[in-house]
Amino acid sequence: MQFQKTPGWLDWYANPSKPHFILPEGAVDAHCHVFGPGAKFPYAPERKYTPCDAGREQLFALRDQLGFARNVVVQATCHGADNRAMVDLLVHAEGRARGVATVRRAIGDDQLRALHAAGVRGMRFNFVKRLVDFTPRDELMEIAARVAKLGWHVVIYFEAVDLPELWDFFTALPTVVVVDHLGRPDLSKPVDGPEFERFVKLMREHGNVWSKVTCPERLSITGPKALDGERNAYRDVVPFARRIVEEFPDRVLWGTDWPHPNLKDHMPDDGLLVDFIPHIATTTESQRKLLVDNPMRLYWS
Ligand code: 0GY
Repeated sequence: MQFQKTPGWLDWYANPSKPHFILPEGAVDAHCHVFGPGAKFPYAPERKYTPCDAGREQLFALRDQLGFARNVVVQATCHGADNRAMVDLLVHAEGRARGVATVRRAIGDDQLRALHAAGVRGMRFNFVKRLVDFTPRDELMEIAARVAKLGWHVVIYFEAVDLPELWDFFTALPTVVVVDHLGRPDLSKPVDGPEFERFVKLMREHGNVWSKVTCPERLSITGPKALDGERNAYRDVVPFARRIVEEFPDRVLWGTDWPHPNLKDHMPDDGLLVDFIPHIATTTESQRKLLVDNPMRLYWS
């Protein structure tokens, strides 16, 4: 099948620079996606965007170029609940990838077990309105209870402004809960203002809540321009991400978000994104936890 990508869609960065930051041995890129290729793994009819293809070989090449050992591949909404492209990657990754699936109520126990055998260890609930249609909460809770039995966690994606309304649902989830992209703070608001404090409170009061300190390129207002000639893009995101890494060093994950869906202004150089890491995890110990110990505990133990 032929797919026309969404007008204005930015292709991923073909020649990422070699990061200056040397990743610790065994580092995990714990948030990335695979798109198609659409001719082999068609995009879902209910999708809200059509990406450019970004296949498994290209993700493996990026992994090696940046110096990662492993990937966690998160099912993107453009594939709906058809997890085949992600599973195909997992079975070709020689044990070096795990997956987070999208699962609907109708899925059978045998299909859940097959996903687990392929390397899936979590499922994702998406509450970002431009990406998905509404699913009733009782349906989501029913699915969460089923995957909890497999030892999976639930990844949640939402925007900060929606957290009050979603709080009761999130805090009732019976699994580890991993929040995408710092709960998408609005960076025009202060790091110690009520909105980000609410997110910190969620993590402080609920020891099962983790956060991905990811997507500075998506959150930043100042953007990729280095402020003082160093490889220090996205500086305005640093206080937010660093606050979470420092207060919750054992419950944070990092990932590239390659191939960076739905960016409108610029496509990040993934090498530059890796160089963001030492600004938010400033000690060897916190870097090891963020990049190795935490993802290995959640996905490979
Ligand atoms: C991300 C962010 C986005 C998209 C998706 O599944 C998706 O389509 O997650 C976004 O558009 O903000 O994590 O990749």
